Amino acid sequence: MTEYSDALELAMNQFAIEVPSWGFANTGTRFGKYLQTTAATTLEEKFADASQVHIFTGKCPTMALHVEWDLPQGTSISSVLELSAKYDVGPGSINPNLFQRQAYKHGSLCNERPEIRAEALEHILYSIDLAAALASRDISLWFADGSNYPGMSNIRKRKQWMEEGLRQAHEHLHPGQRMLVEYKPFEPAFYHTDIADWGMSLLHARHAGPQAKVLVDVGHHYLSQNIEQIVAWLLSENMLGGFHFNDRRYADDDLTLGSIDPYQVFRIFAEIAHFEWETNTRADIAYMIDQSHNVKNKIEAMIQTVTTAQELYAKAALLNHEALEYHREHQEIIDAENVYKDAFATDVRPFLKDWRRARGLPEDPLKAFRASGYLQEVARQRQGRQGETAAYA
Ligand SMILES: [Mn+2]
Repeated sequence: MTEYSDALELAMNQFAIEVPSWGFANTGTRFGKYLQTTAATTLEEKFADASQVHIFTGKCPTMALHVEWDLPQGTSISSVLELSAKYDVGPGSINPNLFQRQAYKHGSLCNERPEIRAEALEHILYSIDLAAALASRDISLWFADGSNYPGMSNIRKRKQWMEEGLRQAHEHLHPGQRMLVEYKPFEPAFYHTDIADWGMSLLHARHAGPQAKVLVDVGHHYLSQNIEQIVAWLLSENMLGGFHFNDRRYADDDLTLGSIDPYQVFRIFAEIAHFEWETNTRADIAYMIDQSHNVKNKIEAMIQTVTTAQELYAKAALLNHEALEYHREHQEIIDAENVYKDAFATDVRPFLKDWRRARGLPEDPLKAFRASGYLQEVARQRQGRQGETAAYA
């Protein structure tokens, strides 16, 4: 381990990533679902599966919860806390559901009908209280609001309604809580989305209040968008609240992180690493996974995602920031670029093996998980179950 820097070791010790409850459940495409015998169908099964990811990687201490699917009205908070304690996985970000009810066909907070807007706000306030009861810091807001055809919506009015709703939600936040505002350019609406990009999220968050920040889902951009520039701007404005990690080839594909473009993820981590080096602070960012594993085994895909994230984060931690600054100041373009390329090309897997071993973790989390027999066991237990949850944001 001696050839590696203390910065790398420190970075890996600090880097934790949150898994989503919906990543363990049956999900599908807009055409249908392929059910997996081992998919989790109850909250307990989701906690159990998430705990496997944490046991083998050591760095996934929390699970994001979706209110409609995991914590419907009437859920006993103490039962959720008991599951959390039993499986040693904390409740993570709380995700209100503002898209599944029939009432939301034409939007939630941006709906033309005031009673639907009120219903949506009510659900957000309920979710905020739920988060407080579970000691969860972040309420993660994604809106499917938008329209499908030109002329059907007053975009300015809808903006105003969103602004008012978010402000009222912010007023309800408990001390220390954060409201993360996610954006997405299209889908499910195909003409306009009410919060379509990071700038709209930023404006809404600013108007809502100091506890509101922007959530960057890396799959929620147009192709070729420079995502690391968005990250740099949000860091500069102290408005980067967190990430939803996934990868894509075409649209919001929710593929596993780094499966298509690992250099994209590296460049995001590089912006953060350089910001932290420059400011000598640690950016307060919630790193979360938002993926849908339709054809891979869900727990294995999650472990693969976490180890990939760790590798890319470690590569970014290897950046020679002094050299980068020097080459930038002297306008040595190739040398500056090569600082990135050198870090990205470094094989960090031997370091990560050592780092895991030193913490009593398996050197190869996926291999160790496969050898544990957990999947075979749950396949027996969950055989013939038909319960399932639906969409994802
Ligand atoms: Mn998302």
